[in-house]
Amino acid sequence: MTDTSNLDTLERDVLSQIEAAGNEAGLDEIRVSALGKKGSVSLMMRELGKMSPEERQVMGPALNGLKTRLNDAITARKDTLENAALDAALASETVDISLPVRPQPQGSLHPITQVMEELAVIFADMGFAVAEGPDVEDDFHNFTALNFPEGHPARDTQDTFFMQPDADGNRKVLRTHTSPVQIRTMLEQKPPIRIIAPGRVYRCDWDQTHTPMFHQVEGLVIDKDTHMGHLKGVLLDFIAAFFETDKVEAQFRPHHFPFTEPSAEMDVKYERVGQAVKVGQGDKWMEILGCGMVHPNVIRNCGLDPDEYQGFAFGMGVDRLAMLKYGAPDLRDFFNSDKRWLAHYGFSPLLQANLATGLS
Ligand code: 2NL
Repeated sequence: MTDTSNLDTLERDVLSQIEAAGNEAGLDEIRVSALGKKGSVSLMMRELGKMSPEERQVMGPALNGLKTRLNDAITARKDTLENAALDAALASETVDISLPVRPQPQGSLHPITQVMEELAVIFADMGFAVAEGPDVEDDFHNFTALNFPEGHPARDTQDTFFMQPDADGNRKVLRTHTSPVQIRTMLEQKPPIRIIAPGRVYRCDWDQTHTPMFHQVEGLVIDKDTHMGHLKGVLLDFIAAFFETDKVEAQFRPHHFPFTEPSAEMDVKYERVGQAVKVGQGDKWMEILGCGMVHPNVIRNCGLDPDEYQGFAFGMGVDRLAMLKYGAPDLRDFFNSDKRWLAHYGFSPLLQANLATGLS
């Protein structure tokens, strides 16, 4: 039997199956059914042993050729299928870079966050770094170092939140101002020092204008020749930048703080426009901050010689600044997490406060 015509039929049949295979699994089934151990071609090769030498001489090369061509066809089809799968994946997994960005960011910056960032930008421009410290403080950093005498009303449990006493009977406090941050800075760094300390502070108070947690920013400059002229210049420049006006009118009224001497409160001329205020116009005085020259006892308590170093400090309420500038009427709304209020009074997280294009 040297007729190879049924081989031709088998080849055409298997080749057309290979061409029709739609995926790699189907293609493999075809390979197994033709070239696998019990495949049609393999079975025919097994017959070679029973043939006469003449027959074998014809059928052997014919079967080998068939096997090679089928293998080649399978490999080629496999390539085609793989490329098609890759093309499909590339087409379906592309990112459309021409899609517009989402029109509205999902969240907004709280007015207090916005004001804190504005403060950092304004004072950075005058060479101040931002300093931070712990909310839970010890008596030394919050009171003693700041020249609060024993029995001063601010140490009273009426105003101060005390923690449970430790084994030695020492009670830590929730800081009542950010001054302990400046104490820590003076203890750790050598002058010249120029910092602002913004952050949360705590006092036992709750009404229309007071919340038990609120925000303060304090500033401190310590050097050899720093005087009240520097204090006045820095604060006037700050008010002008923060309220975005160049017509600041201010007065300094004598005051008393344990940690400064002399001490003063700064008032600015203003006019109410709706709920917000316009500073730099109008004829009413508004108290805006407290300030003074750092008390020699405070300098000494921080390990510095008050005959060599002196400087000024100031402090103000951030929440009140936010209310004044952005016109929110009730302080308690600041901490209610009402999404409608946040959407109305919030700021875009994408627009960073900066002096070049405007603070807000
Ligand atoms: C106010 C007044 C003030 C300070 C804070 C301060 C800090 C150190 C030394 C001296 Cl380490 N002073 N801070 C000075 C004057 C006033 O705050 O009305 N705050 C809301």
